[in-house]
Amino acid sequence: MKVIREPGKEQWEEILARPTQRFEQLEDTVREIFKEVQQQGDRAVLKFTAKFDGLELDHMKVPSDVIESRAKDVPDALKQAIELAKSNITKFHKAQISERVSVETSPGVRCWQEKRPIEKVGLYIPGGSAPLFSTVLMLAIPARIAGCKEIILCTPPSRDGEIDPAICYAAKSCGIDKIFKVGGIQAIAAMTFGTETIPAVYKIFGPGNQYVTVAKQWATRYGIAIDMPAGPSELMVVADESADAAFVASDLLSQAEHGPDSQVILVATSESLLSSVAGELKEQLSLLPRKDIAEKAISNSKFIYVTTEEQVAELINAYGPEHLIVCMEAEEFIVNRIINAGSVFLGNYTPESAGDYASGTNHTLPTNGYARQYSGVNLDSFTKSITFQKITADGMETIGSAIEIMAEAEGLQAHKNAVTLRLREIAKNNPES
Ligand code: HSO
Ligand code: ZN
Repeated sequence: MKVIREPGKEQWEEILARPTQRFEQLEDTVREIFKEVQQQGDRAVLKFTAKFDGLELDHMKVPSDVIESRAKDVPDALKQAIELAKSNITKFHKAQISERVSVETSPGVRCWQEKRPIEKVGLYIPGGSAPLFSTVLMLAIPARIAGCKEIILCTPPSRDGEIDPAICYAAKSCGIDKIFKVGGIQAIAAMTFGTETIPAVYKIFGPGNQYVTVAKQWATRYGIAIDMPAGPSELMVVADESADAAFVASDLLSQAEHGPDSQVILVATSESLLSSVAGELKEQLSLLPRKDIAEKAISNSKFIYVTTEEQVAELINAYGPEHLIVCMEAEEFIVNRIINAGSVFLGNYTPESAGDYASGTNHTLPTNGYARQYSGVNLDSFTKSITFQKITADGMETIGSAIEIMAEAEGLQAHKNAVTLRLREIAKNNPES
């Protein structure tokens, strides 16, 4: 890891820069696969599964009895843990249900806004070195609460052509029964166009590797919405003397073990904390089963020493971390100044792992600085807001002439007429007014 002491502001951009992701070379592959899936449906999807996953499948839909029997293989302790996580995630996302907003903007003019579910959503759950069944909970639970009618799940099969039992358990527990054994670009293309087996959806959610990331962005060309553009996972920890060095190191490593490209940054106002964290990091790293992965991420990590809390707050907002842990006496000062962050964890006893699994917040969050303009997945990610209005004759009389004048000024006579005809009719019915 690199230690940087009291960097001048002119250095910040360089210090906080994420490695640039170059996707152009993947676009040709994505374009080709999308084209074939659009034209040939299942046949193309199965062909790409054979090519990229080395599996000759004859069908993709996982039958419900298979989901059920695989789910049974999950040990009881894990089932109970999943149920606890599910209960907390459900509570937090149910609490996000909002009342309809209704206002009488002028007498006789009532406007209101109501949420409606996105009818068809696709959840992508990556396979790879660690199938993250926790992501099933993070996506399926809010989708169900929002009332999405069709929820499908695509995930790449493991080498034996099966789906991870815990993914089956989590999906089943959340009432998801449409699981398809398909991953990568072909899965995103299938959910974009629909195939004989896989239904097309309106919005695609979920993390993935660089191929999936480019494919999700490609899907937007066809009018499909996506949760957010993704990049490698990140954690910034800001800490002072009050932070526990062993805890801080464990948090940095928890993020680092996700992948060699994970981003890990420690900002500290204490030199002694920095050196204790460095020591702890070494010790804990050597014991990790995924130490090779974590070591690579840690070797790109940055330790930054600054002297003031103002600088800490500014560094947070300049970086816009996906995850932010604050272990500082001046917690409130920092919290009040946070503008750019995906999800924030406060105090020594709030590890990022809590939000990754079981506290209730969502772990699908904006990376790569997108915390500046994107929210993490939440209940509203699965809904749309529709506005309604109802205007009475009195209301039309109140705002009608303003509409006429504005329409006239924009040169839109038909717009004006739509009001004039009504005003005339109202005047005819109330000759005395
Ligand atoms: N930290 C990951 C989510 C995750 N961690 C799943 C463990 N399992 C991205 O927020
Ligand atoms: Zn994680």
